[in-house]
Amino acid sequence: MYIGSTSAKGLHHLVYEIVDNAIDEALAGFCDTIQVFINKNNSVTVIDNGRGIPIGINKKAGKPAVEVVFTILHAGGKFGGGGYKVSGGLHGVGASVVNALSEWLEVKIHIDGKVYFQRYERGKVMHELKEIGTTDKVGTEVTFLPDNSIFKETMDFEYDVLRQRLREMAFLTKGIKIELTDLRPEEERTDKFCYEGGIKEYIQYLNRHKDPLYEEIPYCEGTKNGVYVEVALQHNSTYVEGCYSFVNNITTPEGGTHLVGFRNALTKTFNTYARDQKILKENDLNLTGEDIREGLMAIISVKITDPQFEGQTKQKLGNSEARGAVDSIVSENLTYFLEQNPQVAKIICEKAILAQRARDAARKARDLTRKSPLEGMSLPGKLADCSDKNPEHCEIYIVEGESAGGSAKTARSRATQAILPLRGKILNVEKARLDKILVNKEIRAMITAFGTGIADDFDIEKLRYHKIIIMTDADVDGSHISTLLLTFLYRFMPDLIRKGYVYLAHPPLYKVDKNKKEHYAYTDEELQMILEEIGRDGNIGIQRYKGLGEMDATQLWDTTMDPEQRILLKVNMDEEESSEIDLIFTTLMGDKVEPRREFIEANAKYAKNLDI
Ligand code: TSJ
Repeated sequence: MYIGSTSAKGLHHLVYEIVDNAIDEALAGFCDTIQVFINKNNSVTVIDNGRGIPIGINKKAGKPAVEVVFTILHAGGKFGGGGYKVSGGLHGVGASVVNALSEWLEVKIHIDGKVYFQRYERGKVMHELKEIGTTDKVGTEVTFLPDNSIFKETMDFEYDVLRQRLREMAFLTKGIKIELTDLRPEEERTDKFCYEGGIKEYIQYLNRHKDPLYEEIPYCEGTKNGVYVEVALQHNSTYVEGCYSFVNNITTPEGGTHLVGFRNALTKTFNTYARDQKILKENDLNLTGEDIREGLMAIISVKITDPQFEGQTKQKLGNSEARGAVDSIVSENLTYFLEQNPQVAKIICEKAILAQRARDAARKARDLTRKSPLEGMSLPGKLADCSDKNPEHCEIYIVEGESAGGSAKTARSRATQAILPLRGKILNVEKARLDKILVNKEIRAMITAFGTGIADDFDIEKLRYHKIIIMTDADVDGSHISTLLLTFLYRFMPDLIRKGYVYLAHPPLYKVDKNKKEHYAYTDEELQMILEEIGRDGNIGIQRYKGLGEMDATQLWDTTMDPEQRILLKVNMDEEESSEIDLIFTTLMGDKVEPRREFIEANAKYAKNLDI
């Protein structure tokens, strides 16, 4: 309950909780380095060079402040005063929770030349705070081993997961040094993050595999109504908006008042500028926010003492003072920036005007798909629809190629399974605007079959199937088509993925025949297991499937479509990592070859089949 979950995500959150406390010390101005170690026994150590958690007796509790921090819920940062306590948004309940969820936790405080030490087990104090030596350092050191009776799913910290988040924390707290070291492998691994430019460097990092439209990065910071605001932005040549907002270093995927303030300021400032400069003529319509945000990468980071989170998942900022603070700080600084950098201002306005025209064209194209099939518009001719009309029962298979589509139509269970064959490769939506996308035949067929409409018209209530299953060959081309389809869904119908309606079919790689019995293997390991089981001797036939077309209808049904036997992979997305997902799609689908090769090499186990 306190940490969000007891899965891998919750496990990693323990580390962020502890690091958050050290970041607070840095924000208060007393610490500049944080080290994180993953130890051999899977415990984690976090060390900072701050003032040290106070060891004096807390009057109310009658024990050392440090003991209060680790044993009383919500005590973090509320003592001592003077500290600028900003962490503790969604999960920021602090050190006592980590302590309670740890088999043991040890804290060492270096202060006034002495080292103080205390150990806890499952949250309970083992002994009084004691002096154990002398030191010439200052700071706090915390080591904990998560409780394996709570984190039953996994106790293994993933280096890459911690690295990703710690890098983000470093971007969001400019100037701080964060080091991560993995002491588990033979050869230890380490990464150091320090960004003097803060979120300005974050923007460069996020745009590093894209083509920025200009060099300068509009950046501003300031404090208003008790809200500290920091914003950086830069446009790239894509058509995708990437605005990432944070409150107290915690990502807010659902946005909130800070994002609203930013968008207002952006739209207002650019329209005012474009009018003043006569880039927009008298009879021209205003640019919309969407036009200006086409291809925009932006970070909106606010720090606020008492953040209120709203919405179903409590990830949306509610504080109304944040709206005004961001709006006025961004308006003022951006107006100045545009005056100082007229070439940049011109580039952005021109891009926005192109977006405005494309939007108009897209609206016209969309009118052609607008009527929902339920209202009588005809379904695509290639679609073999199912007879059941209850979306909850219905599935649609999007199948690569006419021939596999044919087998699937024969094999399917007519009542609940619809088949939509697609011909060849579909349009790469990373490289096109909505108006081009909407005239693409394959894409239109999908939109009409789904029934949902697209973009502004998208309405999930109208979805005709609660399972959208992508079925492609288990080869290079097949993977490419899956990626193109997923990119399209991710960019234009993300709610389908969010709601868990999108799946990948998982056809077998091998068929093994022995004594007239057929066995199917979905992985190489499984093939070996089957061969172990049935014996490698005798008359064995092994067929490696190169495509769905090599299976007849019965085989396709048995292995890939029968709800009782098939394997479906559900597609999901972690909203907290959306900047990373964006990067994956750009890297895989964009124009630059070099980063793509690196990415594929780095992720070979997932991407070995990708041909792009
Ligand atoms: F989470 C935690 F408690 F375990 C923890 C706290 C973990 C780590 C790695 C560092 C810290 C931490 C806390 N580092 N620095 C501080 N600072 C204070 O707690 C502190 C020190 C002095 C004063 C003061 O007003 O004099 C106030 C505070 C909050």
